[in-house]
Amino acid sequence: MGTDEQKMTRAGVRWGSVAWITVAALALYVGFRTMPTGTNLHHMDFQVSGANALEMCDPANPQFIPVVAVRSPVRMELRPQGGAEPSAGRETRWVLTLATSGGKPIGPVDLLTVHTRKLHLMLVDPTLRDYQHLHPEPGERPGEWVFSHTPELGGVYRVFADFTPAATARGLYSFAEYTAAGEEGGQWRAPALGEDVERAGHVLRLDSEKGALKAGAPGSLAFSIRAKDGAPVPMEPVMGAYVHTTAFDEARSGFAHLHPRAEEAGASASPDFKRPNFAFDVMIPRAGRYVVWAQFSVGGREWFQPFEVNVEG
Ligand SMILES: [Cu+2]
Repeated sequence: MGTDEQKMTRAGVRWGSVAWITVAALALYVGFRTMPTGTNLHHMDFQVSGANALEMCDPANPQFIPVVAVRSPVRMELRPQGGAEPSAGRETRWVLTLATSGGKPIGPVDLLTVHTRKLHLMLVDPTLRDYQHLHPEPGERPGEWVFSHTPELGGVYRVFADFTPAATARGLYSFAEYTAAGEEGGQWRAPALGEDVERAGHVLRLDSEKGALKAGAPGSLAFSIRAKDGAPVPMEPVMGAYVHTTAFDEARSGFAHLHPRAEEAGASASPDFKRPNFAFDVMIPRAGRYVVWAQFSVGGREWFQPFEVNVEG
């Protein structure tokens, strides 16, 4: 072998090593980038231009969130699986896609776990009579989430999403709609404030602690439950709280999600199981009729109970 050839071979080996190191480094880089260690989305991905941007909710001062009126920095779309035609009383499997306005998919790593879940859906029919709270699971493709929903009634269901991007650590909302075939809910009234609601051996009640609720003024609601035979009520937390309440206005322009005062402050204290009572701070900016749905768990079963709340002008 001549010296020139040897030189060339050595150079070839050197260049080969460099190439291998580069490839290995690249592979490591790509590997780390695609590992589920963190979000690739940034604060900027969730910015909305214009005056109509969503004001983030202040947890110390719970308010109604006008999800429909404001522009969300997130695009949310619904697609029935297998081209199913949703109808009342029938389960439909849905693929929900979440993406930034720039088209970047929003998956599990991009969201923080809040109230034990990454993505909360609140689905409600036009009459506010069928309310369901669901938690989609990550789907096949990035940004896809799947869930099943059985609408009890017909009509245009509004699907509100509640989630918190890791990039901003602030609650964000979006909504979509779909039509379920079948008869609509029609006129109805939920039990009023201060009215005893008997259900499965229990008495449920929602009271206003400081008289009638007034638009734009801080108020407080109290939810109580007791067993008719006086036995302790075996409540368990649901999504990290003993009671969740969600208030909808008649136009379904948005919702207010409230949690009991003590739990909001971070206390995980159990209620008095003999007569559980939970106080909620509430501030609703506009007068009108609202339906407040209480969600809680008794003896391993989840209960949903609506109440009628009128906010005075
Ligand atoms: Cu939830």
